[in-house]
Amino acid sequence: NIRGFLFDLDGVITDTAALHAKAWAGICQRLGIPWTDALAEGTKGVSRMDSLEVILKSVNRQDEFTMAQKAQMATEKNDRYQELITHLTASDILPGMKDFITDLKQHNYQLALASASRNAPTVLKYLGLSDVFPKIVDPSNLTKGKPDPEIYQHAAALLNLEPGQCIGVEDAPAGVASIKAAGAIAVGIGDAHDLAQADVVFPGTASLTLTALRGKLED
Ligand code: B16
Ligand code: MG
Repeated sequence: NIRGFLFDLDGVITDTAALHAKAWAGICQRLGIPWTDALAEGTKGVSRMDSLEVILKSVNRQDEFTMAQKAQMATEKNDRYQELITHLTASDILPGMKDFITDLKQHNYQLALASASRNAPTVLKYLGLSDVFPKIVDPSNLTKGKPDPEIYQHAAALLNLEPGQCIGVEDAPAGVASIKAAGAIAVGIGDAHDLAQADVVFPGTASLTLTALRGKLED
């Protein structure tokens, strides 16, 4: 008996990945590190400091900087990112997601956000979705990022539900793994091959409706 839905933010509700990438690319340029598609993929759903490690490791320069220097780079990236998100509006909600969320509320499902981003509350504010998501996991309270189940366990707990009573929606393999490890049903958005661990996969947000989801889960 499903009572709640747990949502990832980046890649599910809005495409902030492009803005994270833009902000990191600026740091990379200054360091002389090429920003590649592989880095864009490798930093998806990964925390800010872990993303920096992924970037530095890609050119084997992770030992070149002190912790203070790394913290400074992360701050600079975040300052740039925070500037970029101020331009987000409701028109940046991914196709169909506003209707899907409205439909879930009408059917009395509870909603929570399970994003690795510390900027998630601000992003929701610009998208006009703050009222829909009063329950947001605070990633600073987590010890391990996705694929660890912790974030989805916290999200279910915010709703006073067991993970088994919830459906998680994710676009990244690490996120799907986190949902499954927590014991919730995983809905993947994207490539069925990349998201093979998910219980059901939709190719994009536009095709994700409650009716379509119920149909696929019954199959
Ligand atoms: P911040 P998600 C993740 O969001 C992003 O995919 C990832 O690229 C970013 O590094 C991470 O949030 C942390 O974001 O620097 O704003 O705290 O997919 O978990 O919604
Ligand atoms: Mg995501």
